Order: sequence, then structure tokens, then C-alpha cells
Amino acid sequence: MSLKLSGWDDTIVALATPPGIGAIGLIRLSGNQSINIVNSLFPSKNLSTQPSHTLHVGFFKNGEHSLDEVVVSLYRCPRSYTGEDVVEISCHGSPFIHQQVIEACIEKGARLAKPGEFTQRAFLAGKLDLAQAEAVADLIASNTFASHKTALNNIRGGFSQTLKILRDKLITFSALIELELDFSQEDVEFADRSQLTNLVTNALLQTNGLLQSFKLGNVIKNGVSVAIVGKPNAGKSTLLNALLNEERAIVSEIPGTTRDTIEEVINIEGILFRLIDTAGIRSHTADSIESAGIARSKVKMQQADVVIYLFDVAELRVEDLKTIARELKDQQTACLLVGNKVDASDEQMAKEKFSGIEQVIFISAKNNYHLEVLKQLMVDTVLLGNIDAENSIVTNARHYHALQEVHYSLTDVQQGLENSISGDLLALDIRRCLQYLGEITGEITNEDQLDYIFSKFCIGK
Ligand SMILES: Nc1nc2c(ncn2[C@@H]2O[C@H](COP(=O)(O)OP(=O)(O)OP(=O)(O)O)[C@@H](O)[C@H]2O)c(=O)[nH]1
Ligand SMILES: [Mg+2]
Repeated sequence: MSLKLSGWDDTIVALATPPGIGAIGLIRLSGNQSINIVNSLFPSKNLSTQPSHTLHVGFFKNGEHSLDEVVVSLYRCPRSYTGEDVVEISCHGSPFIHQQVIEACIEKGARLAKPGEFTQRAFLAGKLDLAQAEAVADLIASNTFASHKTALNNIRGGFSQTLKILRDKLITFSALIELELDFSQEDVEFADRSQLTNLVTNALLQTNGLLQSFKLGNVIKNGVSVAIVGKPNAGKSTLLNALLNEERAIVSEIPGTTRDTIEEVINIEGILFRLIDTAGIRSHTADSIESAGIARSKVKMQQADVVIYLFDVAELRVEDLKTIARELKDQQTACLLVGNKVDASDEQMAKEKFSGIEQVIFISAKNNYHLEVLKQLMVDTVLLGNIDAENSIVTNARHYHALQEVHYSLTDVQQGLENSISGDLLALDIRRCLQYLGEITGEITNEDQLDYIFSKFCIGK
């Protein structure tokens, strides 16, 4: 890797465990002076003669002053997370001790690490590609099975592998085409155009799949927003409480109880849902607070990934539901039509009443009836499109935008092939495509971009 970053030769130090009181605190150093620095503070043993991957117990001393009894782990270059000499000091979990240990290391020549600098060094040493390094941040932030699984899959290189194969094939083609250009006088074709057409067609399918997975990837990472909307008194707040299993929102028989939106998260089958209870929508109200609430409901409804339209089965007219279903469909938001309060009337009758409308489910929010059906439907709606979490899923906006560019340039290559354009023009489009593929995995990148990406990590990682 030819990239040279400022401060790259420094030895860095940071607390790797969360700040605060705990059983153990881990302080990590990386860089060519890390063993020397710790050695000068650890008189019990001469660390400079110890082999890699060994543990050493002893007192950490700053001058005559013993700070703590610690365990030191040694990882010698290149067999470490960063590829450099790495020393980890496990001390007792007191913020005072951590501070003193870090300050002592700084006095001996280390400097405090920037956010993500350890992982950045691992990337620069070729231990991880950029997409994998970014997945480390996602893994740390993961809070559901699904987000954990995709992050882990990406750290293992699932996504990068797919792109790497594509990139290697394109590089071969671009090399052949460039070779043709050297022989332009002789009118030869080294790069088989039909093979290239096949490759580009497959590549387009692959990038399309990856681009589509972004929606799911985003959902897995950030949660699905679900707006519960409907007329006043439909039972929206009751449903929110029932799904959360707690009395979060005020419920009353007075229409217009909920004035503002209420948001809470729940985890169903490893997917995070952000439930939004809204003010009931009615066409006329003299109350200015209520109408502000209604306006807010409409905005939430437009922003949501999924809309649950909840209605009282005894109250709503079939025609009205038809109109609503049509309007929601036009908005192209996933919408679930949910008839409530079947306990108060007859479920069978409700089913018959609304039989002309597709995919209505019937529940009783008050009695927790059919809530499992609704939850399953929410999960299915997210997983629609059968994107399997085992497959590569794009969760990162930077990757998504680069992939879009890959897709555009592949389309240009495809069109160029159809129109039998000259090799030099074709080579240009292929190079553009390679440029964007390389940006994702970090083969092609610049210092500013790297600093930006890694600055979003926490310090010590
Ligand atoms: N019988 C029956 N009553 C219900 C059910 N769900 C809600 N209710 C009642 O309907 C009334 C209104 O419930 P809420 O949850 O406050 O309705 P809302 O849609 O949030 O109403 P607004 O906030 O005013 O828009 C309350 O008296 C609830 O007890 C149900 O499944 N069955
Ligand atoms: Mg309410």
C-alpha cells in the first residue's frame, strides 16, 4: 500500500474498553515503539526479549511509583490486529488507573490514538479491506441478531469477496482491451466481446441485487419505521402498548387523545422496528393542537417504511377502506390494513364485510388477539423480496453510492458493446467502473476519505 498517512510512524495508545469503573480496563498500544515504551514501565520482566503472543504478569511502575498489578499481552509485528507491534495492558477497572497508565505511556513517547486509528492501521497494513474495516464499526454498533449477522458476514469479507471477483475479471478484460490499443494498426481483438457481454450482464445482475439489498441492509442497521395511523379512537395507542407490552401511550375513549407522535422500538425476530403512534386523522377539527398533530401524522406516514392502517371494524365503511387502500398503494409505501376491535363485534361478520378488499387482517389490540399474526406480517413485509441475510447485504451509504456508479458504468459498457464502439472508449468505461469498485474496498482511495471514514469509529478501536 503506497498510501502514507501523517503520524503513521507514531506509536499510539488508547483505552480499548469503555470508560468508567469496571472489573478490567484494557489499554492498547500499537506501533514500533510500543514494546519499548511498556518495557520501560514494567520492571518485572524484559519484554523486548519475549516472543509474540505471550502474557506477562507484573507491576506497572512509573518511576518508583507502582500503579497497578497488570497483565501485559505481546503481539509482535506482523501477527497483530494492526500488523504492527501491539501491546495490551489489562489493569484494574479504575478510571484513575487508566488515566495514569495512558499518561505514563504518553510521557514515554506514545500519542493518544484518534478514533478508529487501530482499525485504520489494520486496513493500511492490508489486514482488512475498507469494507471489512467499516463492518467492524457496524459490529460494535449492532444491537439485533440480524445487524450482528450482516456485520460479521461483512467482516469476514462476504461483500468484498463478491466485488473482488468482479473486479479481477474486469481488470483482465481491461488489460486485454488496452493491449488491443497498442496494436491498433493491425485491427486485432484480444478481448472476446461476447465473453465481455456475458460478464457485464452478470455483473449488472449482481450489482442490482446488491443495490436492492441496501434497503434491507439499512433496515437491519437502523430499524424499520412503522407508522400506526387511522381515525381517532381506532385503537392505535392501545396497539402500540400491546406490541410493546407496556402502558406507554395514553388510551381513552375520547377521540383525539393522542396529540403528538410517540416513538418506541421493538425487536421482532431480530429485526428492529421503530413504532410510531400518531394522532388520529379526521377531516374536521376546531382544535388547533389536534390539527397540528394530524399534520404531523401525515408527515410521519409519508416518511415511514411501513404503514399500519388501523380501523374499527364496526365503524369504518367498506367504501372508505377501499379508498384508503388505493391512496396508500399510490404512495408506494408498504401498507398493512388492520381491522381492530373484533372482540366487540363478530370476527366472521367483519371478515365478510371487508372480503372485497385484499389482505386485511383482524385483531383485538385490547385482548392481544392475533398480535402474533400482525407481527409475522410485519417481519414478512421487511423480508419481502426474499433477500436472505446470509447473502451479501449492503448496509453502508458510501458503498451504496459507489455501487450505483459501478452500475451506471457497467450499463455504459453494455451499451458500448451493443453499439460496437471502439476499444479505447470501452476501456474508459471499464476503468471508470474499476475506479468505483476500488473505492469500496479501498484499493483506490485518498487520505481525506480514509480519515473521514475512520473518524466515525470510537477511540481505542
Ligand atoms: N373493545 C375494544 N376496544 C378497544 C380495542 N382497542 C382499543 N379499544 C378502545 O378504544 C378506545 C380508543 O383507544 P385508543 O388506543 O386511545 O385509540 P387511538 O386510536 O389511539 O385514539 P386517538 O389517540 O384519539 O386517535 C379506548 O377506549 C380503548 O380501550 C379493542 O381491541 N377492543
Ligand atoms: Mg391514541
